Amino acid sequence: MKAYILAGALPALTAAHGHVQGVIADGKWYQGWNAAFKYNSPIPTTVGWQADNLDNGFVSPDAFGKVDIVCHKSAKSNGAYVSVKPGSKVTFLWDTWPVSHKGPVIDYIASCGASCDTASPASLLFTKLDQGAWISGNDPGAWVTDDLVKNNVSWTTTIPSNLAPGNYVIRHEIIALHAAGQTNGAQAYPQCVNFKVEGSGGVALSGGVPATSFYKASDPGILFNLYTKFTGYTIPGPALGKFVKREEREHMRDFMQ
Ligand SMILES: *[C@@H]1O[C@H](CO)[C@@H](O)[C@H](O)[C@H]1NC(C)=O
Ligand SMILES: [Cu+2]
Repeated sequence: MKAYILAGALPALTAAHGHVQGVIADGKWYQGWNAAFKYNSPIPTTVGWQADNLDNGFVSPDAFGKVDIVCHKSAKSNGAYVSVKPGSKVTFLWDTWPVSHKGPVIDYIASCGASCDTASPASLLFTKLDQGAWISGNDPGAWVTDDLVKNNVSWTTTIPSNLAPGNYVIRHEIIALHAAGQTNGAQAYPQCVNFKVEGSGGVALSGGVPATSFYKASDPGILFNLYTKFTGYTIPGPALGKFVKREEREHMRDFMQ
């Protein structure tokens, strides 16, 4: 009976798609956002931003210029953060991911300023932290999403070793391309997660851009047919950030003078 009521309360929760159920950093597990938490009172705090995303759904290219692309639909920070140090390894654990949904996996990072809980998604300025996409073959070929599925449905990134301490949000994203051969067919699945970077010194982020400027529906990596004999793939979005080590920057400056 209980199971029936739960299923009835969540009619659109699709099992086939996934969500970031948790984050592991420095060996510690943190609770991610889960659409079912919308029905809890009070809603538990999570390191993952909450969103109106009851179907574990996606953001379409026709909304890539709108605020929903930042941290998903009607997203807001949800009260908790992951504690890390510069150089910490961070693993995003999805609960499941369909192998058919091949495409790029991209992480971006933005400073929240005083607090991520009061940051508005539209004002976050993101720098691309890491990315992966096509590996080999075609029609449809091997993609990093295949590795993500094999690797405990997870993706690991590293906090830049020279990052200044502070409050940050990492926007972790899969873009599924199985329907991207048609206009408006790509599917972006962003999940924002809050971090507090400890330490001292380091370099502040600069040159970030709002997520609403990342992608256009006509970008070669967004309007892309997986089911052809392609020989390459252009990962969409801005160039990777240059997380140059502080010593290297100082050395470069000495060299330039
Ligand atoms: C694999 O995923 C499960 C579920 O998310 C998680 O509890 C576990 O810690 C993960 N294992 C590793 C080695 O990360
Ligand atoms: Cu799907």
